[in-house]
Amino acid sequence: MSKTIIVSNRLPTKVQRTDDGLTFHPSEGGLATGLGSIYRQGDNVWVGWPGLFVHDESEESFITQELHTDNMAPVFLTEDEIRDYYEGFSNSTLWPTFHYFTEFSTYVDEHWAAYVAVNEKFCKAVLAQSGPDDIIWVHDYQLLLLPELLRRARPRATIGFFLHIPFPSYELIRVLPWRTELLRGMLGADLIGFHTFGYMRHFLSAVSQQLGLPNQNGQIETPSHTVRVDAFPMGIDYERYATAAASEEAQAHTAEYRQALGDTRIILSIDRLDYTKGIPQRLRAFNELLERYPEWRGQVSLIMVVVPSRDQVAQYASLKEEVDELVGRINAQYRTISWSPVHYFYRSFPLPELAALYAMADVGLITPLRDGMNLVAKEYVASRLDHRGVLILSERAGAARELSDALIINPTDTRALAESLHEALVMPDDEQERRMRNMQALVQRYNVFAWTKLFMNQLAYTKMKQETLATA
Ligand code: GDG
Repeated sequence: MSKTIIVSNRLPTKVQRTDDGLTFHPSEGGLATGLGSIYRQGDNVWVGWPGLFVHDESEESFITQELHTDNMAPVFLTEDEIRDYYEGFSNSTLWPTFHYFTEFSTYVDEHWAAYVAVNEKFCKAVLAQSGPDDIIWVHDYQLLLLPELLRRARPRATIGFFLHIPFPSYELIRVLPWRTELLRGMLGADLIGFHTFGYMRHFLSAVSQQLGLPNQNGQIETPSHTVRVDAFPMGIDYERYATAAASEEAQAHTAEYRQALGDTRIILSIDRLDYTKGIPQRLRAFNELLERYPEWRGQVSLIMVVVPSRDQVAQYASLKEEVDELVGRINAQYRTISWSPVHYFYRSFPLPELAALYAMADVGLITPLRDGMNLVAKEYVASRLDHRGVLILSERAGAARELSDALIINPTDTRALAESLHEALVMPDDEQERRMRNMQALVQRYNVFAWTKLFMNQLAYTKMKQETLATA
C-alpha cells in the first residue's frame, strides 16, 4: 500500500520558543485545511520547516517526536539557510521575477547555492519518509528543484507539483541565470498544476523555448517520463467562513464595529504587506473617489488590514513607509472629528473579527498587481450571508478568471478604479444579490476539498496511464 507525502516549505504547525518552553500552533491557512484530510490519514506525512531555529539535538528530537504524533516530519533549517534560500533566492529572486517585478530581483550565486542545498535537504527528508512507490505532492516556488531530485532517487514514485504563485511569460523566466535548472527541476513531476490556464500556457511556452520540449494537449515527453500540465484553481473552506460569519462571536463584533462607525459605508481590504498586492494603488484610488465624488466624504470609510510579512527583505520596509505616508496624507486631508477616511491596521486579526469585517463590508476591494489566485476574494464571498456586497477584483489576480461577477478592474488605472468604487457603492440591491449568489455558488462548489480531490485524482490517473502505456 503506497503512502502519500505532502511537502512544502512550512509545516502546517508552527513551533515557537516561549518562556514556558516550546509551543505548537496549528496553522489555520487554506492549504493546511485542504490537505488535512490527506496527511492526517494512516502513515501519510507532511514534510516541512517548523518555523524555528533549534538550539541542540535534544530540542530537535523533542520537536521531531511531537510532530510525528500528528503525522508531520520537520526539516530543520539554519539561520544562514533561511537568509540565503528563503529570504534570498525564494523571496528576492523567484518571488519578484514570477510577479513581474524584475527591478526588485537579485541574482546572487550564494543564494542559488543555498537554494540547491536546501532543496537537496528536503529531498533527503522526503526519502527518509518514503518508499519506491509512494505518492509525493510538492508545493510552491521554494521547492522548484525537488521534483527532479526525487525522480532521480525514486524513478517509480508518483510525483505531483503545484505552484501557488503566477507562472510568468517566458520573457521573465529567461532573465533568470538558472532558468534551465529550474524548469528541469519542475519537470521531474508527473503532474504539474497551476491556478489558471494562463500560467499553464506560460509554462508550456517556457519549456518549449528554453528546453526545446514541445507539448501535446498539455503533455510533455521527457527522456525519462511523460509530464502532464493542467490548471487547478484553488478554492477555500467555504463552510468555515460562512459559519464564522454566522457565529455569535462574529455578530457581537459586527455590532460593536457598527456602533463605532455609525452608518458609514465600508470598503474593506485585507492582505499581507507585499508590493504585489497593489496597496498604494488602492489608496490612491480611494483618495480619487473622495476628490471626484465629494458626496462620499463623511459617508464611506476604507478599512485596510495589512498583515506584516517578510520584514527582513528591503522592499517590504520601504513599502511600509509608503503606505504609512499615503494613509497619513489622506486622513490628514479629509478626516473630521466624527469620521476617518482610512482605518489602517498593521497586524493580523483573529478569524471571528475577520469574519465580522467580511460580513459587514459593502465593498471588498482587492487590487493586486499580480496574484497567483487570491483567497481573500473568495473568503469575502463566502462570508456574505445576506448575499449583498460588491467585490472589486483586479484582472491580474488568478481569482478573476473564475469570479466574473465581480467588478473586474485594472489596478493601475486609478481613475477607473475610483469609478468602480462609486459604481459599487451605488449598485442596486438586486444586482448585488444576483452577482453575489453567482459567485457564492461557484466558490461553494469548487472549494479547497474539491481542489485537493481533483489534483490527487488527476495525479493517480496520470500515473496509471503512464504505467499502462509502459506495459502495452
Ligand atoms: C499565496 C499566493 C494564492 C490575511 N489577513 C488575515 C488572515 N489572512 C489570510 C486570509 C487568506 C490568506 O491569509 C491570504 O491568502 P491569499 O491567497 O490572499 O494570498 P498569499 O498569502 O499571497 O498566498 C496567492 C495563495 O498562495 C494560495 O495558493 O491564492 O495568490 O500569493 O486566507 O484570510 N487571516 C487571519 N487574520 C488576518 O488578519 N485570521
